[in-house]
Amino acid sequence: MAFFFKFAVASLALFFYHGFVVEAETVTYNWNISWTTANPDGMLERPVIGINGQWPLPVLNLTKGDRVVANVHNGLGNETTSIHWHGFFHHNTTFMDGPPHVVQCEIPPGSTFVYNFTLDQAGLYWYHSHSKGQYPDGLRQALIITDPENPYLGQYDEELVISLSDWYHDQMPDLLKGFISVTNPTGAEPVPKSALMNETQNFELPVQPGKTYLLRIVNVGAFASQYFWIEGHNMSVVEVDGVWTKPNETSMIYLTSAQRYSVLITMKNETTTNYPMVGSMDTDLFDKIPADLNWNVTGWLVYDKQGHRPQPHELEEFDPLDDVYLTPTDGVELYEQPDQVIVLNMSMNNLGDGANYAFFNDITYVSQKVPTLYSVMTTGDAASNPVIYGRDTNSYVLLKDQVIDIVLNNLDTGKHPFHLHGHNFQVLYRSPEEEGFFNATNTTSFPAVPMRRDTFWVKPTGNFLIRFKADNPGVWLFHCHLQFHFDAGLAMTFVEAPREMQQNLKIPQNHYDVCKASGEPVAGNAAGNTVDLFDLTGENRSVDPLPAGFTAKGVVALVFSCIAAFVGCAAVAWYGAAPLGVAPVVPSPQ
Ligand SMILES: *[C@@H]1O[C@H](CO)[C@@H](O)[C@H](O)[C@H]1NC(C)=O
Ligand SMILES: *[C@@H]1O[C@H](CO)[C@@H](O)[C@H](O)[C@H]1NC(C)=O
Ligand SMILES: *[C@@H]1O[C@H](CO)[C@@H](O)[C@H](O)[C@H]1NC(C)=O
Ligand SMILES: *[C@@H]1O[C@H](CO)[C@@H](O)[C@H](O)[C@H]1NC(C)=O
Ligand SMILES: *[C@@H]1O[C@H](CO)[C@@H](O)[C@H](O)[C@H]1NC(C)=O
Ligand SMILES: *[C@@H]1O[C@H](CO)[C@@H](O)[C@H](O)[C@H]1NC(C)=O
Ligand SMILES: *[C@@H]1O[C@H](CO)[C@@H](O)[C@H](O)[C@H]1NC(C)=O
Ligand SMILES: *[C@@H]1O[C@H](CO)[C@@H](O)[C@H](O)[C@H]1NC(C)=O
Ligand SMILES: *[C@@H]1O[C@H](CO)[C@@H](O)[C@H](O)[C@H]1NC(C)=O
Ligand SMILES: *[C@@H]1O[C@H](CO)[C@@H](O)[C@H](O)[C@H]1NC(C)=O
Ligand SMILES: *[C@@H]1O[C@H](CO)[C@@H](O)[C@H](O)[C@H]1NC(C)=O
Ligand SMILES: *[C@@H]1O[C@H](CO)[C@@H](O)[C@H](O)[C@H]1NC(C)=O
Ligand SMILES: [Cu+2]
Repeated sequence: MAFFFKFAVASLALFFYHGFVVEAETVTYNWNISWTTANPDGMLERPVIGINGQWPLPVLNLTKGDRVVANVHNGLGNETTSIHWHGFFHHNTTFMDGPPHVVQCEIPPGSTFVYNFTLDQAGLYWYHSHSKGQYPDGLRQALIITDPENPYLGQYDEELVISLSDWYHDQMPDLLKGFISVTNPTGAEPVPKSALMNETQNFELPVQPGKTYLLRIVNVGAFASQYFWIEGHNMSVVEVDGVWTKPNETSMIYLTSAQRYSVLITMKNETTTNYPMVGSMDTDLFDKIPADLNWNVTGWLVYDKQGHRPQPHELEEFDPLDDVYLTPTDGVELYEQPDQVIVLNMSMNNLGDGANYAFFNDITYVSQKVPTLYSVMTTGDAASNPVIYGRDTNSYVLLKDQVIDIVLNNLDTGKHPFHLHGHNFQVLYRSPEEEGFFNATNTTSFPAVPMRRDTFWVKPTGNFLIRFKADNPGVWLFHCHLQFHFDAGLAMTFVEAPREMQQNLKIPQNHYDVCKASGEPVAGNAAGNTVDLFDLTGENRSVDPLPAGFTAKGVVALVFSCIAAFVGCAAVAWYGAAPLGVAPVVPSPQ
């Protein structure tokens, strides 16, 4: 491929896998992140973020053991950027994980950031921007890490990868402005304009009769989950989020934003017709469905290029797989009893500016002046006190090798996919809808070999319980992967093994150079105080709560009645009615 360079450098290391010697390569990418244009749904040519002038972005195909060196140049001119390697462990290299203000500084226009790390895992992953809600403007693509120990090797003929996603015509900075706004007090998310399959709407997959394919599917969308099915063909699920599983046959899978599945599909022997392959956005997520919205994207398995392309059947004729029952092939058993149980009550509500935000335990995430990792590295013993990272990073300090339970109670009536950086977690329990709070006394047993993944969704007003081992020193976000909710503050921070980080991490000079270019401080507590680490004066904080006497419902009613009266008066009425003179200028939450 002409748009990136791959150098096979003299083998750096030899890895032994069950007696096979595998040579590890250094794979170097030179990327210029810059604007280009595309019209993937055939309805609107719009600016998109490409790499070296190309969009869709390249699918990366790496091998376990490889070293990746990605020289990421920000050629956007008018936005900062960053790359997150979704699902990667980054052992001893948490500073390569990507989220700005967490483990690095924003890459400002004109700067080049070097991501440099080795791959000690395999499976289907993806890479995307972690700056603001940027990736839905195009900076997202699948990434495969080939496994020398692939348990399904020999059981298929060819590997294929496709993405699913939602697509907007407006750009994310504008969508976010409208979403987190007094004119949107209920927090209704922007509804996509269309759905895409492999970044297009006319996707055709030529197949050969009798062959078996390993089809790898990732949802790279901003917001909408998708039902996926191939008519006339069952799928045997063999991988979730980078974890090989025992085969489980199904006619349909359900992928939230950021989730991945790999499936084995065997082709028919006759080539008399072609078969629809459908992605259908979960309309439960949309507050209202615009009359002109086609929430499906249909592609075809093409046995016969000249042949008929039939229309798909109804969604209700298929039944999605319940991922909770999958079993990893590696047999990793349920971790022992937890050392810490972290209960997160998530809710969505209005703050004093009348806009809608999202909360874990009443805290809406706000990023800080000093990236959290740099605070860890420069505060000595104080690093084990979560206070220094700033109230609104919602930081929890974990000790090395602790077993951690996260209980997530969804007080909201929507579905939310949660992603933990730097780990995959065991899934112990997901409640049905409307169960309310998790009740430990009710749950008698957990799976002996639980499914593990890195992104898992909670049902409306339900709960889930997940467990992971704090065996990976680093600063790791846990957040809702719906970009609108992430930007509305639905995130918190794990500061995992701060002492070990201080002892073992070697952050490259290049990262500090980028901070210098972006003007971000790199030492001290969240507020950049290097003298008194417990003086957080100047830390970034969320908007104040609603003034006393105002309930969120009251604000909503006020704004709604005003919108009903005549469009456009909402903001005026709110500020006019606010008794405490709420400042109309609100700091950005991310
Ligand atoms: C990156 O791409 C932009 C837009 O095409 C171009 O203006 C710029 O010169 C490129 N920068 C580098 C370092 O290649
Ligand atoms: C940056 O420039 C691109 C390309 O001209 C444009 O589409 C985009 O809206 C700009 N972004 C911002 C935040 O102004
Ligand atoms: C990380 O670094 C520590 C200290 O050098 C070392 O003991 C450990 O094996 C490393 N972990 C991995 C996964 O390489
Ligand atoms: C990548 O990291 C390795 C290990 O720290 C180092 O030896 C190498 O020089 C780095 N490569 C680049 C291009 O920075
Ligand atoms: C990725 O590379 C491996 C060889 O390293 C190859 O077998 C496989 O087909 C490739 N996958 C894709 C989707 O190109
Ligand atoms: C999907 O698109 C990517 C990027 O354009 C491409 O590399 C890949 O081969 C496509 N998948 C299939 C099955 O054609
Ligand atoms: C798919 O699996 C279901 C349930 O096992 C079965 O009834 C159906 O016949 C299978 N369909 C195909 C096309 O194999
Ligand atoms: C296709 O033909 C082969 C060889 O005759 C047979 O083993 C296989 O079961 C057939 N596949 C299907 C889906 O009928
Ligand atoms: C989307 O596809 C489903 C399943 O075929 C169908 O029930 C629904 O009517 C389709 N929606 C639109 C807008 O075409
Ligand atoms: C397959 O999934 C079903 C539920 O969807 C579950 O009952 C069954 O135990 C699973 N089988 C395996 C082998 O994981
Ligand atoms: C727990 O069990 C009690 C009694 O069986 C039941 O009333 C309650 O709804 C259950 N709560 C949960 C959270 O499952
Ligand atoms: C949890 O369920 C038990 C019954 O299984 C019940 O006695 C207890 O009150 C419940 N606790 C809460 C907090 O709902
Ligand atoms: Cu969410």
